[in-house]
Amino acid sequence: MAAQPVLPVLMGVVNVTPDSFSDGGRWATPDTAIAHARDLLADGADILDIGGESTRPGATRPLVEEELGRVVPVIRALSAEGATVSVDTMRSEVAAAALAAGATIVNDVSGGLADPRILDVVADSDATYICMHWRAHADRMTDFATYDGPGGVLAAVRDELCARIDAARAAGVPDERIVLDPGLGFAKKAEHNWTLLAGVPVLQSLGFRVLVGASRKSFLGALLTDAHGDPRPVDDREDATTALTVLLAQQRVWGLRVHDVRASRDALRTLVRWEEG
Ligand code: PMM
Repeated sequence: MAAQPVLPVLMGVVNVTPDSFSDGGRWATPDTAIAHARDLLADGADILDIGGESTRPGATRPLVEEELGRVVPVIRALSAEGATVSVDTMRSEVAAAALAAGATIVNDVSGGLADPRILDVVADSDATYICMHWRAHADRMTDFATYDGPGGVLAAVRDELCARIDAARAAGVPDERIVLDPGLGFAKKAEHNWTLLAGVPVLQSLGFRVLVGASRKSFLGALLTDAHGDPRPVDDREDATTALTVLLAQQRVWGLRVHDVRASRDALRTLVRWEEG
């Protein structure tokens, strides 16, 4: 029989926010967020990613106290139940409070650019650090979606991630704890996202684990236009998301950040059976 494939971990998204693009407001209180997270675990999530700041294009930032109030109770409750929890934050204060509440992964969509002290918080812990490619906060990021240098978007994302790796190393974060993420949709146009997906092996060749967050993003809406050319609404992009789960699993990425864990888990189970022959 063929060897068991190395499956990506599935990170289930729990946005404790009123305004995220994909699910804004649905899990905005601790109780609804915790209940949703338990459903994601039952659906087969390996990690729960708890976030209290929307990063949709144009979003304004919450106060740090608001962000803490959104995520810490949820992280504390889920960690106490034995779940593996990551905190989706760019702020060192929130990362520190989340780790104290039981999180073991810091998912920093700014790769340490928004608040460099977050790297010190990670270095002083045992946490895994997800280092995403990022250029600017949500209110300005579309102004930065330009990649005119040699090698285009793939070379730029690779080189800018390498600079963030250097910063994480300088703060004392060991390579084994770093995961890279191309940051689909963050200062990226649709064509950039497709180039980055095709270029995942280039990022993997840097020697780090790679996580991808494609779930429900607008480049899928732009792909699935209707007869009038209108993009597919956000909550109807699940089949395309699941297709990417299979394709990226075949690329042996380390992790996938998804909203509908059940669909991706079913797809991975099917892939396992397929690869067994
Ligand atoms: N995308 C979003 C939020 N957090 N974290 C990582 N590591 N990678 C991503 O691609 C990513 C992220 C935005 O999507 P959402 O509003 O559905 O959470």
